[in-house]
Amino acid sequence: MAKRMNMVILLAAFAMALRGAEAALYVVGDALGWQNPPNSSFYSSWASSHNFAVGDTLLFNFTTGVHAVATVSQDAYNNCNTGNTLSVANTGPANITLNASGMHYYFCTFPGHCSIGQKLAVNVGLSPSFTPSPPGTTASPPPPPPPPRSSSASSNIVSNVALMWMSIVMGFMYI
Ligand SMILES: [Cu+2]
Repeated sequence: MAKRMNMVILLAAFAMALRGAEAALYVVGDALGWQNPPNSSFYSSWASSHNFAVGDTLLFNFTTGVHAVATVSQDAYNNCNTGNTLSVANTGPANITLNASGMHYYFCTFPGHCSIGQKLAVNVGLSPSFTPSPPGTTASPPPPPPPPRSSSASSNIVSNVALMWMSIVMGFMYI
């Protein structure tokens, strides 16, 4: 009986390994951080260069008292309506975990900052995120297709598990 319990625990560990990818932490704007951007499309192009997934965290790196980050509705985001925020983090740096799929909107509440582009919209997918490519290399080479790779790796694990089960059954047969 105790042996069987051990096997169940082992199998549970295998199942967890199969799930793979861990939650990622993204520094918004990379080296620039969260501040007045050099151009109004800076944060939208930053967002489009990453694949966000539920469970990932955004790190807004800013100086307290100079900037802030508010979670807002799409409408407030579009109009830079600082009078209509869902929640505000005034102390930097601030971590915000993406705990739901779909679109998420943020902007800086300091006067004029949102309208010059200190605003961020991220599309959060359900699937685990892939490791982001280093900055600058994202444009030219198409990303390698990860599903075949990981499926071959996981089928190896699956066949290992099958082998293990076979040996357990064989073991019981000879008791
Ligand atoms: Cu600001």
